[in-house]
Amino acid sequence: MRKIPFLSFMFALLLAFGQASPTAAHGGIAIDGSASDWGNLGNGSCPSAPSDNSGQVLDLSHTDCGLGANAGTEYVWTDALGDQRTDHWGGTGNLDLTQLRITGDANNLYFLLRSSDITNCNAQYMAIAIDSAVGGTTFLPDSADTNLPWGYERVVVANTNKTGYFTNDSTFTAAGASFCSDANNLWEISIPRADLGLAWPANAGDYNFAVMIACHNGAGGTCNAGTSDAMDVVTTVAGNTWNEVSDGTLNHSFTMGFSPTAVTLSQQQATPTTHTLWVIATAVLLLALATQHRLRRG
Ligand SMILES: [Ca+2]
Ligand SMILES: [Ca+2]
Ligand SMILES: [Ca+2]
Ligand SMILES: [Ca+2]
Repeated sequence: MRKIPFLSFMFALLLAFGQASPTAAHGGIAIDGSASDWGNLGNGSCPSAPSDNSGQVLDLSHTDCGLGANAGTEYVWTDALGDQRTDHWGGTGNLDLTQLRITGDANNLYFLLRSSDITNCNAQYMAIAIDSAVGGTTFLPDSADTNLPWGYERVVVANTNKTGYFTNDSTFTAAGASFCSDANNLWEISIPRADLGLAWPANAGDYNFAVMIACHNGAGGTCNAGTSDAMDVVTTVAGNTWNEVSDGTLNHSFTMGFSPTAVTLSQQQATPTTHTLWVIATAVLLLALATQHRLRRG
């Protein structure tokens, strides 16, 4: 008798955390260094870029965003200006992430990363870690000296030396495409969804994402920069990026999922992750069953 309300509470808790706003993604992204194929922020009813260190989902309700041929969803993150570490490239804007956008279609995920000023496309080492299953590796590849709060199954990497992905056994595979435009101060990256090993469909919130810009060492890897090689990251921690990564861990992540036909993006979410919640729920369920068993025996 006591078990039912307790379990109901747990399911309600799971539903509450699992809620997101699934929507369809837009297609038609060309990896050409031009952002004209991404949402038209600030046009008519299309919202302006979100405030510093926050994210927003553009969807079909934003009719003036021009979300491409397949009309759907785009995730937009605004990163604070001038918060990059200056160990490499000094105070130039090369390693100062200012905007991240993510969208997809049935075949690819697409990423747009803007820096405040790109004077040299050899400067940036872009890394996007994706957590798609229990387990995985917590340290970012290429000796980036940066830990994550969860284990990744893939890390998408792009620089002038290589574009592709790492698996959690530190194996790199060339895949997809990237394009840096110093004139437009941005990188565009595409990676086949199949290479990322992501289930399709999956609920919004099923996958954790974390994003880092490091200095590119010119040979495909990262420049050393002490405790962490991250020069700028997607995080809500205020002030210089050092405030987030001085402990060697990029703690901030956000979540997404995928509908049967396209990417679905959830709003920015703080931890705990879906994985963590399932572990908690399973533990509580086992405890409840054990308690019931003891009561029956008593
Ligand atoms: Ca483009
Ligand atoms: Ca920044
Ligand atoms: Ca994992
Ligand atoms: Ca940290």
